[in-house]
Amino acid sequence: LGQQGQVLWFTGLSASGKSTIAVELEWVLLEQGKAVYRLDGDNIRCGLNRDLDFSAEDRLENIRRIAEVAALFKDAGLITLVSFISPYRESREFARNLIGKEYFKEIYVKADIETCAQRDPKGLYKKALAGEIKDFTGISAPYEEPEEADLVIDTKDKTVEESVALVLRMLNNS
Ligand code: GGZ
Repeated sequence: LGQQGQVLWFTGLSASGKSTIAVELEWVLLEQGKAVYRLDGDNIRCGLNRDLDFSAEDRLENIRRIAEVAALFKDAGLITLVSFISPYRESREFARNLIGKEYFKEIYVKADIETCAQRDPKGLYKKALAGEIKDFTGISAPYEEPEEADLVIDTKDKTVEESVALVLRMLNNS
């Protein structure tokens, strides 16, 4: 029979490393012959959710739809990697309950705001600090830290490979 689907839900600030880890993990799992699919801003916020902005209301709706899509991919038997800030605990709880606790792993990609603002790969923190982007997570919009994450990865002083290894170890132990 086919593979059991599951959802690996990465949450964390912009520039914390969520997508970098998810992309690398996707390669490793594909090389293991697993069926994997990755949901991120590029394929969701530019398509299905292009009507949504970064207000609290729209972020809740963004994550609600993503949870519904992830549940479908999981039902189809895929290891589904989800990488969005998902700043609200309520949203992540919704996703966990919808997908089912046994199929859902919450991975907190933790890097403090100073580290993220220093990385600033797209110059968004600079703009947010200058007041040019409103409602920016960690600066002028909230990020509710996970309290019961299945895994916490502090990316401040870890390589991508080390972070991926932590996720693989969690998967092998569960
Ligand atoms: C946070 C923003 C914002 C605001 C644009 N706040 O580092 P990035 O660029 O590539 O990832 C961020 C992405 C966040 O979208 P999500 O769908 O993950 O957010 S949420 O889960 O809260 O709905 C960032 C960019 O979009 N971006 N404006 N105001 N991040």
